[in-house]
Amino acid sequence: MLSILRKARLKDKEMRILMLGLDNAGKTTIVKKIMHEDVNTVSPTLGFIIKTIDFRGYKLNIWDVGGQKTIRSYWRNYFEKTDALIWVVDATDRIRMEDCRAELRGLLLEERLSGSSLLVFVNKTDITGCMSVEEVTNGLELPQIHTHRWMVFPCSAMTGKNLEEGLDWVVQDARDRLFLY
Ligand code: G3D
Ligand code: MG
Repeated sequence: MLSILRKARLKDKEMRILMLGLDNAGKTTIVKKIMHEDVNTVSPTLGFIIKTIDFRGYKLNIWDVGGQKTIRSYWRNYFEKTDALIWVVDATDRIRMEDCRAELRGLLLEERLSGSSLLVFVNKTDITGCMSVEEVTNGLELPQIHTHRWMVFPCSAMTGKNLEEGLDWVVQDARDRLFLY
């Protein structure tokens, strides 16, 4: 049933994208940059923000959900009919890498997220000394994920590096899936 709904929406050229990750990873800043808004005025997200952007002929409904530990248990309220999950990682936050891995692993077990593509944004790569894509790939144990199609991109919400490339992958992957089933 879910997959039928997904297909119907994809044919309408509409996609639902969930933007998740630990707090302070840069989710809200990424959304602002994509929307060409001022990235110097972000404040922590309490609850969620939905932004709709037109991208490559698709209407992307991006759900930016707060990531503080106390509200992570509410994430599950947003899973319905999700086409893609964008998992944002703060490349400077080595200390919380294990926390980050465990939260992602837990999400991927959610039945309602099965069938969604997973894009990992390794954010804040404009900061020198940050983790490399390889470090984050290993830290999150991405190669062990076989339940979701995944891709990882280094990016920067500040400079905008690779944000469009990442969205391109999400849209293309969802489109491929439409023709697969
Ligand atoms: P969140 O929505 O995931 O919780 P925010 O994260 O978008 O609120 O960003 C948290 C902090 O990280 C913000 O700084 C923001 O400016 C910074 N940040 C986000 N993305 C980048 C990036 O790509 N590069 C750099 N250098 N900083 C980034 P403050 O100081 O407001 O807490
Ligand atoms: Mg936020």
